[in-house]
Amino acid sequence: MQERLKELQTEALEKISQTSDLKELNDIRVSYLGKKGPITEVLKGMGKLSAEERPKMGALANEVRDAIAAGIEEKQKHLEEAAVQEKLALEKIDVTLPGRPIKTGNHHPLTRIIEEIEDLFIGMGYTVAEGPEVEKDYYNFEALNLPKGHPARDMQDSFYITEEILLRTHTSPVQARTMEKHEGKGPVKIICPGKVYRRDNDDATHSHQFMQIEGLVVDENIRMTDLKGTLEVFAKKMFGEDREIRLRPSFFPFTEPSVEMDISCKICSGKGCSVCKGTGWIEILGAGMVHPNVLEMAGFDSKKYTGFAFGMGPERIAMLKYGVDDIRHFYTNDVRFLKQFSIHE
Ligand code: 2U9
Repeated sequence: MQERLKELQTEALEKISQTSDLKELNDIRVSYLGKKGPITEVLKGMGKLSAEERPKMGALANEVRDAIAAGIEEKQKHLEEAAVQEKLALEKIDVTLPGRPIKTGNHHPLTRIIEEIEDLFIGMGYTVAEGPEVEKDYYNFEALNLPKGHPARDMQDSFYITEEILLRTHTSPVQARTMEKHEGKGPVKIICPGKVYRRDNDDATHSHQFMQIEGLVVDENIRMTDLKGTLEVFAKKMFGEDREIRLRPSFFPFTEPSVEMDISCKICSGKGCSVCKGTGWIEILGAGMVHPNVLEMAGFDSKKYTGFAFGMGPERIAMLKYGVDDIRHFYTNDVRFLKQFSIHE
């Protein structure tokens, strides 16, 4: 009996040291220490022992049980610790790995151009003025020296809502409204970006809805040279310091004299190419000295105050700056087009 108990202890401890599986370890516990286990089996022979031997054998059996139980408990702790370490190792985060780039949206190309132009003029002391897109005929035309029946009105086929209400065809009404609010007192120095609408058939260079940015400065002693200097700074900051500008005589009912400003072609530096259609120059905007009638209608004394104004199309500037060949790309929301303007690589 004694040899059998010792044999069982050795056998059990051997199995315990070899297993690396908590379930298997529990099976060992049940098979050796359970009621139907081999130790209980051996002790069934206790009846054959003398009264003197019986307590010794009982004590030995308990020692063997305790040794096996202790072996199992130690192994269990070891296996559980190993399991925790393995879990920690698997869940370990390498904080030195680069972060996953978070896909973000990006500004629309027109928004970028408009904000670039706004920042430029805000830096020159202008403030941004906005106004209604559904506009009164008065502010969209009459206040700009375009009385009813004036032929220039036909040039701008408009979306009329009623006889007196239409979708604005330029952002000039915002400037007329702002001047009115000044009640004849200068200076006025504003930039007016916004959506405008013309009844045009959409094609590569025309859209029934497009954007405009207009600027207006009204004060005492504002001269044509102030206008030219301002436009030169704008052209160089927007298109590069090596750009030249030229002003060509033009006509707008709301300015006199009126000019159109060209910049020297960035591609061929003035020699002539497909972008500048061989002229070496690219038209960017229109401008002029505010017509006295417009000043007077807005409540300014045209003998005391003068002003200049300019107007440009951000789509045209974006098309030049980014090499876009069809204005409709700006309005069809094709992600393949828009994501090219992401600031992320
Ligand atoms: C007031 C007085 C004067 C705004 C001006 C232009 C010249 C002009 C067009 C260029 C291309 C619009 O985007 S475009 O189609 N604009 O050429 N605009 S001067 O003059 C004003 C505006 C408001 C009270």
